[in-house]
Amino acid sequence: MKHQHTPLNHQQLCPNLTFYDLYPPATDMLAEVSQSLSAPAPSLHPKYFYDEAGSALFDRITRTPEYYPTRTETSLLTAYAEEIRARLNQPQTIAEPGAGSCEKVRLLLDAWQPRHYMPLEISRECLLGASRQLAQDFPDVHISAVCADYCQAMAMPQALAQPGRVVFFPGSTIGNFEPAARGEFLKGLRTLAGPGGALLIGADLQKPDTRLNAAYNDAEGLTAAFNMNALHHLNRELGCQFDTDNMQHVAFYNTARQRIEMHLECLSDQHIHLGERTLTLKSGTRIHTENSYKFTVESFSAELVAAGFTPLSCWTDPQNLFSLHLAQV
Ligand code: AVJ
Repeated sequence: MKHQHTPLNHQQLCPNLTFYDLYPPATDMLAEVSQSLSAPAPSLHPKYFYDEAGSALFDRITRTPEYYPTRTETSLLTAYAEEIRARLNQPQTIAEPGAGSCEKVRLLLDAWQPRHYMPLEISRECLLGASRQLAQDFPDVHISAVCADYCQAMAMPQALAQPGRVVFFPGSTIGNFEPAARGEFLKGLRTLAGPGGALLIGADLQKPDTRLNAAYNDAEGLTAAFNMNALHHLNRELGCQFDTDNMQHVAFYNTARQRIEMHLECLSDQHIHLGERTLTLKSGTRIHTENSYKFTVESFSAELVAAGFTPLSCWTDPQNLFSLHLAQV
């Protein structure tokens, strides 16, 4: 039979799994990294943490005694899953942008038994693996896996246009967005939820510096290794030749800006290879690798309102470490 050249953009992989490929455009990593490292204030996008080693390190960070967000959010989801389900009148579709390994949603799939789950993930490999496993473990849930950049996801395939989705955005990933971009992103989530839909989102809370600083400087050094891994990633993918023995993890809470900042500081001059050219980063230079904004219940609710949501409820733990917000479109 003749080979077909028309792109196959959706595929039935198992009885309860459909895979939609929106072909997220490949980014020019060399161009992107060259530009951000050459800027007056050198930086790297936090996405560069997450190669295979980085994702494994993040997973270990979530189990350190210092890093409270993940376990606190999980305890909130466990405690309030039923209540949330009742508030939403038995939601039938969950959409999750940046679903990754689809681990957290299992709790909701167990508790809510919805008909549909729609993970959106840019990494095709990651999405395929996770959604296949999930389809086996939840035979009664139809999974529409969408390979897309979640900023692209608003142009959803027509076949997926069931309104009234519950968008699930856990982990305080929202804290990685700059205040200006955050509003636009929340509006995008509102579009994804659609008329009659809702948003269930985790937001880390402001608290005394000591607690925050400890969470990003764990005693085992896993956060330091996670931060440094961005450079190992660039060395491997682009041949940058960072001398990581002479780079140092720096993380601190910037109280005025209500954010954790992570940097990698050069302890010697670094001569970085970027394609054909070499860039020198002087000893003492800091590469800014991440911001993780912290909120109050009131400040985050106000942002939800500004993005066009109606807050329904917010749950926090007894120590006020983390918040889980439910809002309606
Ligand atoms: C995945 C963005 C929520 O900001 O706490 C953990 C990433 N960075 N330790 C966070 C992270 C350093 C994490 N988020």
